[in-house]
Parts: sequence; structure tokens; C-alpha cells
Amino acid sequence: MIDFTTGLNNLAIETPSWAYGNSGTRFKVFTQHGVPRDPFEKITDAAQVHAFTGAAPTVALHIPWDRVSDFAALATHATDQGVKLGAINANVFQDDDYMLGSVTNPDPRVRRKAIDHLLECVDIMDVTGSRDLKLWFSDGTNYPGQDDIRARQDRLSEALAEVYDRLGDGQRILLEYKLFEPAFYTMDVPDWGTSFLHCIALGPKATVCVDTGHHAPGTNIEFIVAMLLRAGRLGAFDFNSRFYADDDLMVGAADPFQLFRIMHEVVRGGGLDPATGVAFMLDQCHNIEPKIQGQIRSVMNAQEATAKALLVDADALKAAQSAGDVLGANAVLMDAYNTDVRPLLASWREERGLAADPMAAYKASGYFDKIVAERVGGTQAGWGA
Ligand code: PSV
Ligand code: MN
Repeated sequence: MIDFTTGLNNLAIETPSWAYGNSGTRFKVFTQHGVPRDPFEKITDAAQVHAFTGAAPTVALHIPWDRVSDFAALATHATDQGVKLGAINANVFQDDDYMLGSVTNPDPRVRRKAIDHLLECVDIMDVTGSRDLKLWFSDGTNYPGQDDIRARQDRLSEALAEVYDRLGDGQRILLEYKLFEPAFYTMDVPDWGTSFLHCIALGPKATVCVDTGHHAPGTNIEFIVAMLLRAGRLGAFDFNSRFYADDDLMVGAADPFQLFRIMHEVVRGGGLDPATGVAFMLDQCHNIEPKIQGQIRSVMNAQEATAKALLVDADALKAAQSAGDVLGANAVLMDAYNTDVRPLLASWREERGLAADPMAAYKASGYFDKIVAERVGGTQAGWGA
């Protein structure tokens, strides 16, 4: 089992470019001060999260929201700021053409357009050096009989195969699933089983992305994590919290115990070993809280859950489990969960030359006042930009 410090050192959280832009619900997108006007400024903000936490070294992009004329220049900007570009998130859900689906649309012209976008994303990965293409499909149907469920799966696998064949060495597909929304009768990739089946059919470079907000209430997500790790197909997490649906709130805010249970299965399954290839990404929006602080808090929450999971006494747990000691085994887990790991994390940070309290250090840095003063004019980034 991985040791405490190595486990923490290996926990790299990828922050999403879209977390730094304005967001809201379908009722209202709120604007905040100092919000980035372009992808370069988003990267600059993401670099702050890494500078203060030491644990967020990459930033995911969303295409076309983060389209720039020169992706090599964006990658260089990232490196200059001390971070790297991470997963490329495709977007085949925002054009009018996609009303009846993208890669599963009954119209071959729309399917072609969607696949071409996915292939373009791989072209971008070649330039940015990104390993992962994250695919989330809004495709599905609203009414029984609207379209042929099986035919849509055939179209999906055809599209995925074309994209898979285009992947270069070391590049991967992360196939995300979501229970419902925007489609309400069927989603074409509603659950991990569907994603897993497609990944198995594609080959080893296709893995499942578990977005923690994309399950029915009460779903045992850590079980899914254990199964996917066991099968070698857990490619990534999209971390966030939910109270009701796909709330995209800060990870660990709604249910820190669930996050601990997930991280326990990650530790148990070797997911903190970089060779396993699990990417720990945030997929969140900060509608009412300051965005950079929201990301810092999320990274800290993920670190706290991970630290607790790393404190589980694996030998004692195994002994209790083998002896059929139900309450003893449960107590081993609860002892770890109930440990206050904040002092341990403060030491971990100080040993790396970081402030013990990243949030306080960020607030004291004056960065927020600086971007509020500097970012005058232009159009603030938000959904669709
Ligand atoms: C939409 O639900 C979504 O939140 C998916 O989870 C994607 O990962 C994300 O948007 C970015 O496309
Ligand atoms: Mn997601």
C-alpha cells in the first residue's frame, strides 16, 4: 500500500478552465469582478491555485470555449506560469445542429460534423501535449419511440472507433457518463456500464470518467470506483458535489464522507500510483463564491479526503475483515475518517515551501485586487467562451 507522503505527493488535481469564468444556472449567470476575458487569463488564474496549493499542476481546456489561434503559445503561457495544459474537453452539445444528438444523431451530416470536432480536438492535443480527450455526450431522447436505442448505440460506437483510431501514442479517450439531463428519457451514455462496454470494445486507450455528480441519489460511487480500478479502466474523475442533480458544487462540500470512501477505494486499488493513470479532475462551477478561492478550497477538500484515506491502517483493516470482525473493520475506517488531518497537511505544505494555509495566503497575496484592477474592458469568460 502506498505510504502517506508518497500518496499525497502523487495527488495532482486538474482544475477546469471553465471554473474561472462566470457561471450560474439556467435562470441567471452572475458576473463577478476580475473574471478572465480569454483562455490565457484563465490559465493565469489556474496557476494561482497551483502556486498556493502545490497540488493543481494542470488545467483542462474546453473547445471551442478555449479556442485560440495558437495553442502552442497557450501551452507556453501555461509553462511560463508554472502549470501545464491537461485534458481537452470536446463540446458537441451547444450547436443548434445537436438538438437530436451529436454522434448519435439520426442525420449523418450532423454525425459527421460532431466527429470532425472530436478529431479536431485530437489535433489540438497534439499541439498542447495533452494526454486525454474527455468525451461527454448530451445525446439521448426525451420520448419513448423517439429514436432507436440500439441504432444510437451503433452510431456511438462507430464514432468512437473513428476517434480512437486517430489517437496518437500515449493519448487516451475518457468516456464520461451521465444519468440524465439534458435528455430525460434515455441518455446514450447514462452509466458506467455503458461507458465501460464501449471502452472495452475500443481498446486499452479508452477509459471511463466518473463524474461524481452524474449518478442517481444513493448510488454507491465507491463501488463503481473499485470495479473500474479492478478492471484497469478508471481513467479519470470529474470531482464535484451534489445535493440533488448535477449541482457542480465544490467537491467534498456536500458529502466529505463519500469523498473519503471514494479515495479509500482509490488508495486500495492503486489509483494514486501514477502508472495506474487515474486523472483527478475538478468539474465545477462557482456561481456565487469567488472562483479561485473555490478551486483552492476544492483542492484542499480533495487533499483532506485523500490524507484520511491514506491513514487507513490497511493491515488492521485486513485482519479485522479476515476475522469477520464487522465492527472492528468499520472502526478502522472510521478512525481514519475522524482524524483531523489539517495539521498533517499544513506540515506537508511547509515542507514544500508552501504556506500552511493556502486560502489565507492567497487572500493576503493581493492577486484578486490586482485582477480586478487590471481586467477592465473586454468580455468576461462565461459559458460559451
Ligand atoms: C455537463 O454535464 C458537464 O458538466 C460534463 O460533466 C462535462 O464533463 C462538463 O460538462 C464539461 O463538458
Ligand atoms: Mn463532468
